Amino acid sequence: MPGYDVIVVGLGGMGSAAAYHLAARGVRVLGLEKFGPAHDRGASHGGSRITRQSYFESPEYVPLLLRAYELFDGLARDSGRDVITLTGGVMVGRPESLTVSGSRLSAERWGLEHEMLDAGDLRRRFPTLSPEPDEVALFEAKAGFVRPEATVSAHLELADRAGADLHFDEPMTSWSAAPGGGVRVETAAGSYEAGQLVITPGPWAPQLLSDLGVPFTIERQVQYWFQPTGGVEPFVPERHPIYIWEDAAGSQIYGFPAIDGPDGGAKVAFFRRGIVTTPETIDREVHPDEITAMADRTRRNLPDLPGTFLTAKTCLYSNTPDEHFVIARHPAHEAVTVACGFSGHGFKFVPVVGEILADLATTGTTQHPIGLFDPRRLSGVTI
Ligand code: PYC
Repeated sequence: MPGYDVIVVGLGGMGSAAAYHLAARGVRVLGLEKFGPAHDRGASHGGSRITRQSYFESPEYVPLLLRAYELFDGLARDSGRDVITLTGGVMVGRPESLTVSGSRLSAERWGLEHEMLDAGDLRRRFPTLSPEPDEVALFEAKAGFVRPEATVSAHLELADRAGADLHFDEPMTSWSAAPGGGVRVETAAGSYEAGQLVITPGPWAPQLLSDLGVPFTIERQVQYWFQPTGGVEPFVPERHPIYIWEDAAGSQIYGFPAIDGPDGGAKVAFFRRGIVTTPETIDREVHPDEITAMADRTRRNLPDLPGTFLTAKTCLYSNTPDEHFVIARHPAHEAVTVACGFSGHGFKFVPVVGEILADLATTGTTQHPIGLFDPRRLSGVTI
């Protein structure tokens, strides 16, 4: 039985990055994944995820984003893969909406380059977009998209190259504290010991991390691709930005340029409007009434986008009650580090979360600001 320094359970976005950062530091790593590499059963698939820096969720995320951008550039260089593309992005809504006011707060607090556009400016700059007269936008040139499958594959390849043992189709069946310290992890194929365990469970958090006491909600989300009326030309990345658009009722949609060629259409989705589910019981079929609802809402803001429906894919959000992440040493287990509850906005942080997990597993601490992500805020424990 080989001895490892760290076992990483779950090799999706966060776990693959952790395995890479650990292995790159010379740590003996075992990675265990329930499915195959870069699979589509969790939250790291669908071809694109938004990245942006003027973060409406809280200015506290900005330093992590700045580091994530650096690490994405390094990952692209080291792997030779296309993992990040900056297209520019607009956060649209009424001035007082969270999407606009929160983005502006982060931009101003951190001195991030941005422009405020009124409805007329927005229409002139991006003719694909059709705002209401009282809507405004924060434009950020450094927004764009990252590629989830390519990012996971790149981290796995680099982790493998750095010496990590990566086992696929091998779910953890249990773990326990090992007699001499550290942890013992059981799978159907074997029993492994290590000094530290990192658990990055994605939507399996309620099963694997029930002892955290965090009330996770697993939500079915749908990503839709439409072929625009008149073709993709007005929607190519040079002409059409990524966007998050909040309407007067507070409902957000988000979308991307046409990044998959002339027949690939452009992707759009509701941000949080999901059905509560589990990874085992999720309905993977997308129903006609859902497609109609997405097309109708998209047409209000991007009249030419929902020309023809092409396809749709489901994925899973793991939401915390306050929609902030959970990243910490496990409060009850010295030898365990956890990262979960990414609440539908985590993928852009993947490389920096990998770095943080490597810090926590090897030293128990990190220089990165992660106070916001302490699980005890959600489990009734006074911090
Ligand atoms: O990750 O920034 C994000 C995002 C916005 C809407 C959905 N995901």
